[in-house]
Amino acid sequence: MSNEYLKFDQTAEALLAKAKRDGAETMWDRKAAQKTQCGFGEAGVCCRICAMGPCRVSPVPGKGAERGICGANADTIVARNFARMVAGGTSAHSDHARDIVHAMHAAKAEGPFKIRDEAKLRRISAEWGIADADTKETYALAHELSEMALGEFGKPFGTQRFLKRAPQARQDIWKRENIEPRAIDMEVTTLMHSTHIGCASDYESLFRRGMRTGMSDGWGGSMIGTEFSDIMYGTPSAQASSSNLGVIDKDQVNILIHGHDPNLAEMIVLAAENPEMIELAKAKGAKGINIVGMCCTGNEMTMRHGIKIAGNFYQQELCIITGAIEAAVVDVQCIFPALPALAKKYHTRFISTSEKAKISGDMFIQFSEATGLENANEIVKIAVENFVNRDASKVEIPDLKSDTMVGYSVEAIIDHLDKVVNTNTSDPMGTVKPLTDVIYAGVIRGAAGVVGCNNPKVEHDYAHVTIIKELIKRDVICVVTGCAAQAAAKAGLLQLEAKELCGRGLKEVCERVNIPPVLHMGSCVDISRILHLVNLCADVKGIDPALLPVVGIAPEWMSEKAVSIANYVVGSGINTYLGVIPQVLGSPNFTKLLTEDCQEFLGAHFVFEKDPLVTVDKIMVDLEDKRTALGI
Ligand code: NFS
Ligand code: SF4
Repeated sequence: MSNEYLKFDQTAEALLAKAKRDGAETMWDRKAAQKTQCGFGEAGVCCRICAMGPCRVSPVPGKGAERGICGANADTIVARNFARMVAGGTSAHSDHARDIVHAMHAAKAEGPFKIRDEAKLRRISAEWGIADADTKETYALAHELSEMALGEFGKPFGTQRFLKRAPQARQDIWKRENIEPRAIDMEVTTLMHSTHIGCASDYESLFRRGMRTGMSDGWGGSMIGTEFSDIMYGTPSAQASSSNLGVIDKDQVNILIHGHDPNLAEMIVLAAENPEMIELAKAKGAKGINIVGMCCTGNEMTMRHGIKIAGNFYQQELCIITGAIEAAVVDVQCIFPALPALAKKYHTRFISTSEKAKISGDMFIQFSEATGLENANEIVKIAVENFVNRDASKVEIPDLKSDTMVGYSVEAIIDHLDKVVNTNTSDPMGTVKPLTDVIYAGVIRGAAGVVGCNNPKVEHDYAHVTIIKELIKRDVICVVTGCAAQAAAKAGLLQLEAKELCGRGLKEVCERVNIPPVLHMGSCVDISRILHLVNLCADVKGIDPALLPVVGIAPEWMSEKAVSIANYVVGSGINTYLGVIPQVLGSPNFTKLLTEDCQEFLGAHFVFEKDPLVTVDKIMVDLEDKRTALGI
């Protein structure tokens, strides 16, 4: 098999050949069936917002229709489509967060949903201005805080509470540009309204409204999702794990957890630890129960429990093709609707669990806060009992896995810094000053957040890994989340030994602080951790984060969530590099707004660059320019 997109992924070739032998269809068969993708769609100039359409206007001026039936031109159509991607992404992240808050609202001391990081509960309650946050009874406080958080989704007045975490200079820009996000649901709804037929046609106005919606994701939904998950399930700390399809164990019952929301996965892990369940597995001839994670559920669970990472987005099919998965259990987001049919080619049970992502074709078990552990017990039991149906002749597990360190929450990073530098801070959170100091001193040239998905338009994992390797070589520390983090883990970049791939300065920092040069900060909602970290660094110097030598990169993105993220990262003053070109090129005006003009009013812009090595060159110029401007 020669697929130019798969040269880099060592698990793909054998498993895709196996899929062919097994008569199983994969995304590559479906991609081929799509033939050449539509040029109008690719340029963003196809509109089907109303039933007078679909209308498509020409991306080339003077060639073909310049306006849709209602008169919308390429600028309007592109801007509307882009804005709707932001709305989709923001709603996904934020609705996930809402489920976490609901679970916290239902938390009680006897569990299974309970408060595991009480200190963080009290710290965030104080941050949000709850009186007596340090003395109130734990669950009364959790209840009060979760009701406040639910208000962040629908409150009629006011802006997102976490915005206050940013330095004043950045908050002033948000106020001046009118992009301080109000209630999250309000931002999504009003953006959908603005993009309705016959509403906004001004592309810059559409961009700004999209930006404010994206901001309600980063500083609202995602940040709430991260912080409240930590309160309930524990704030991650550094620990060892391993990653790639080789973590699937042929001697155990393998349960794949895939999706995003830790509520379900936490209960599955609890249920699989139950001695009765382990006994049952042994009675069925297995050595035990092995939980492996995929996509952001995998990230959530590895960050807090060291659960092994089976792989990233593109490997979801390969995982099932190994023939060794007893149950693929999913919640929401990034789950191929193709999975149930694929599972049927093997003995794998496919179980979807959320009415928001009911995937037809096999089993559906509705998960809820009220019945969480019972649901999980039922699911684990189905998996265990399915072990006897496994066909040994169909099992082929790649012998590939990498050791990896995970769990670098902001708190964990501060903890590592504290061990080497005595900062004597009175801040209950601690301080990131030593990190800012090494950046200012030039020992580290800057920092990069490498995030996002896989996309079959580019070679799987290649851009993630290439960019990270080249950056650490140039003394740029990397923080990673999402499927990018899993690409880095598989390539061995999240180990302490990866310091050998670094420039001298970064290597020395890794040695002294005892960290890898690439830090796994979690799932995609945990990009809010990155935001928090950057803003804490800026705060140390009392400057706008836009002045820091810091960049965001999504080398292989594909989802609407990624568009929302790119918006709030730019809105937060961080230049954002996209390795897959968004569907906007049909409007040169809108493209220029993203890649140049927004710099003027936001202090940051988007960069579109497909070539990973050119991306790195551009990033280095960007970081050094920032250093020069700061006089460091
Ligand atoms: Ni992020 Fe997570 Fe992966 Fe992309 Fe999907 S899993 S929320 S969207 S594909 S990084
Ligand atoms: Fe066509 Fe305008 Fe309707 Fe879009 S909103 S489909 S451009 S008529």
